[in-house]
Amino acid sequence: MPARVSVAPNNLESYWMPFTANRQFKANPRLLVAAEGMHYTSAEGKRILDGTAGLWCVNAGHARREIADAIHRQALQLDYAPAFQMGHPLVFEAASRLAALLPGDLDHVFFANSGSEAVDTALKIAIAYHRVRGEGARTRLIGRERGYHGVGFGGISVGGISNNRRLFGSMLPGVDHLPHTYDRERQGFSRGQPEWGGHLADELERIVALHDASTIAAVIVEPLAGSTGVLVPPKGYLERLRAICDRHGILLIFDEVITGFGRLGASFAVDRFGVLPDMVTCAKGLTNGTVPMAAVIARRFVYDAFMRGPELAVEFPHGYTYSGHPLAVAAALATMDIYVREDLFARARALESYWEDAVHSLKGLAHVVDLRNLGLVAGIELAPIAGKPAARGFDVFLRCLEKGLLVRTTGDIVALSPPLVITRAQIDELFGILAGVLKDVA
Ligand code: PXG
Repeated sequence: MPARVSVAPNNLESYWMPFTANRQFKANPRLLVAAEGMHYTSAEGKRILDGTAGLWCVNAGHARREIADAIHRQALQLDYAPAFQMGHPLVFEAASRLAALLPGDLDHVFFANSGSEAVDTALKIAIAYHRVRGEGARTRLIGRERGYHGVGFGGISVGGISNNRRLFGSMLPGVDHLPHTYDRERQGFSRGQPEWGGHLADELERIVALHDASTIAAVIVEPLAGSTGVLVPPKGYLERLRAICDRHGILLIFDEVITGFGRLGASFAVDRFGVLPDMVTCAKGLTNGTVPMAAVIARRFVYDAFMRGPELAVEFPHGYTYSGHPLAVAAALATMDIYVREDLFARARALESYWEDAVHSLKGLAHVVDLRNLGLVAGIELAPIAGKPAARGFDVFLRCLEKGLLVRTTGDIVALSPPLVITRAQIDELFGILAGVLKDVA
């Protein structure tokens, strides 16, 4: 266990916290000061089991020495290299290694620094792809209700969580949304993929009929919707989306910021479901959460479409100062080494049925209205307190923390996504604490 670290924050006011109730937090701060393996340590010295892999990102567990050493070595060797018109060897290696984790011809990698940037990059690639091929009218982007694609203007436009959109004006024009895939009556307490709902993909045909395929650039979905409270794709749904996109020349983008790197018991959801999109976005687990980094992986024909015109011309005028940052790349390579060496994706798959049984052991407890799971992810939906949405969820979050367990709540849904190194005993501990809290909570 790491030594207790004492901190004495003397001004909580200056920091404007992201996606946080700032006044509530500052009146009663929750500070983490150390992490190792499956655990955080709080400022009070309490050991906290990490039920969320940080924010769905620390898939190999905390404080992995190989990753820390690689970052340290890289900072001394080459701290920064210009990302435009210059390169450094490791970024090419990282792209090849990442491409090798994906099937088919998903083999060209564009680096960004956050999931939000990866999403905006993919949307820009999609629109530009059609334009450079002479189909410049294909500008429309199709997202999905309850989807989360980060917080850039592109991401919130195709996203479908109204709370993340309503303050921000008109966003991108020319966006439409598929319906979300959740129906509690028909899917409640499904283990793994629900049987009902594959036909909801056919709504894309309705959208195509309305706008005409010649105006549509791309469809973007999370293969499993994470942030909205864990919505598992119904059987056949993703396959049908793929078929409809094929039929109409529409690019299909899977946002795998959460589902990438073993979360669903396969390298990517692409593998888990056997459906090949035209682009994949990823972030989080790419560096085990250590250094911000994200990527768009595009199929070869998408990349090739841009490789035209004068050789001196920049083919895709887009990129970030920190695209392929040496420290991030070093972290990504060390992280991918761990995933392979420890076979963590297969480990997650092997634990899945134990995890699933643990999730569904909560059935029958007070307030539990649905339980959902796939890979090492779970969604536990609680009935809201009448007139006070999210109050019960927040209460559960605080009580779990008090008992030494970090969970994530979105409204009244508890989301779980532990590091893939979790043991069976720790799964028992996690659900033991959660069940105890659900029995106590009003
Ligand atoms: N796409 C998806 C599918 C995501 O889940 C992003 C894009 C944006 O990534 P960045 O790196 O810009 O945050 C995400 C991020 C939660 C939670 O608890 C989920 C995310 C981030 C923070 C919290 O649901 N997902």
